[in-house]
Amino acid sequence: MTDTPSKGTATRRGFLKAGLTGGVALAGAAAAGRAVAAGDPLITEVQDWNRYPGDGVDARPYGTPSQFEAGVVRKNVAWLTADPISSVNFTPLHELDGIITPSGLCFERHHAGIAEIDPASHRLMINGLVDKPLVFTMADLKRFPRHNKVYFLECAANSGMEWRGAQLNGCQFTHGMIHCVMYTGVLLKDILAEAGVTTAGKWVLAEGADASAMTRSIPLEKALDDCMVAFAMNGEALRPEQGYPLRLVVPGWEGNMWVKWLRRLEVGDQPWQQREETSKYTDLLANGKARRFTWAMDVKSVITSPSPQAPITHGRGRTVLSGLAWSGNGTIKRVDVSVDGGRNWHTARIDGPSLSLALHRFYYEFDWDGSELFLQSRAIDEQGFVQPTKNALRAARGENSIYHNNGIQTWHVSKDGVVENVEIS
Ligand SMILES: Nc1nc2c(c(=O)[nH]1)N[C@H]1C(S)=C(S)[C@@H](COP(=O)(O)O)O[C@H]1N2
Ligand SMILES: [Mo]
Repeated sequence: MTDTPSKGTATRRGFLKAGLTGGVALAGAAAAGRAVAAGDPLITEVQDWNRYPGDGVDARPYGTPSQFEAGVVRKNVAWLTADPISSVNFTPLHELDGIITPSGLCFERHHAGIAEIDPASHRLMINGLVDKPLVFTMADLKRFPRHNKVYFLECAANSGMEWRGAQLNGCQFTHGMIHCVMYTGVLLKDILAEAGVTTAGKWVLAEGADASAMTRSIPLEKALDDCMVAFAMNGEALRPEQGYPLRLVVPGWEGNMWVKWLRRLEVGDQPWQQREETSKYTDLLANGKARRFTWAMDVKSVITSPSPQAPITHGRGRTVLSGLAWSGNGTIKRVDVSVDGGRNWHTARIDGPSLSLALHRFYYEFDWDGSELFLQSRAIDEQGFVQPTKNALRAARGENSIYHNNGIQTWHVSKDGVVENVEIS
């Protein structure tokens, strides 16, 4: 198991496509169950947990995972985290399944730490180009019609360290700036209607109540389409890390716009050109120009297992490959998987609900013959956008970018099942 990512200066490990060999026999009959091992004490002897009563219902008023899952936690990357107050940690994607991220494992990105706000003292103000400036308490907001929606949130900098070559060794670190939860809240258009946006109003500035006072300009069209002001995630109040008691939900768009600890919405007639939409969250191209206001997150996928932190430990035979796919354009139509570095592609099986702007879970079951593999996944969304190779991305955007890297990830599986982040050319 590789738990600590290393900082590589260039490509972590490069492979030539010409050097690849095939690796799997499909449609195998290899059994996953074990033959009965005579005398296994875990079968023949009564264990403690089978003999003595356990904790009663008064012992765990708020449940936490089993002590044996203590390693399933958010982690940061030391060299990226000079100051934890303005930093990031990562969702342990390699340990998760399904499409919902448990609240306590959602990656965190703060610019000035976690604001601790008493909901009784929290206010949301609407001002600017409106007929009637308003201030809402949390109780006021809960009197609007509520909506429940499952959405992914991806930081635009997710996979940003991989632009110049394979670097971080684990999908937690290469792809873990994403989470997907069910939000409960009210539609932004409903509360804006109460204030009455004037005809000159074209943009909304969202402002956070934390010490960074995060601000982003959002076009009114998006604000009136599907944006939400959410107070709950996964059925309970938002976690402080995720903006308790109130956060903006901007479905399919870069995480930076999802202002946490939301305290103010100003309606204006043009974008405000805030730091986070000028100096940050823009993509400097090779010709010196920058792409700006690149809001929607592009179609993307990653194999979460096997992956560097989730090597193959069961030897050859039946193997379950699993991963996640998502797109800021809607649902995922298809995911292709390759075990030979993109020479041959197989259609993966998408399982679980296929919700617009949510994570999709895919599987590909195969018999591993014990030879080395180059695992890749490629997602295609409902609008027909196809996830590009990293080289195609570099050809289009140069290598100055940090944000919006949706290139195809390659994992190298060695004969002993060890998995490593690589690039093939
Ligand atoms: N108020 C406030 N909102 C914020 C931020 C912040 O620092 N302060 N960080 C932004 C960034 S860059 C991202 S990627 C997401 C992260 O959301 P999360 O912490 O729930 O994962 O929140 C956004 N909203
Ligand atoms: Mo972000």
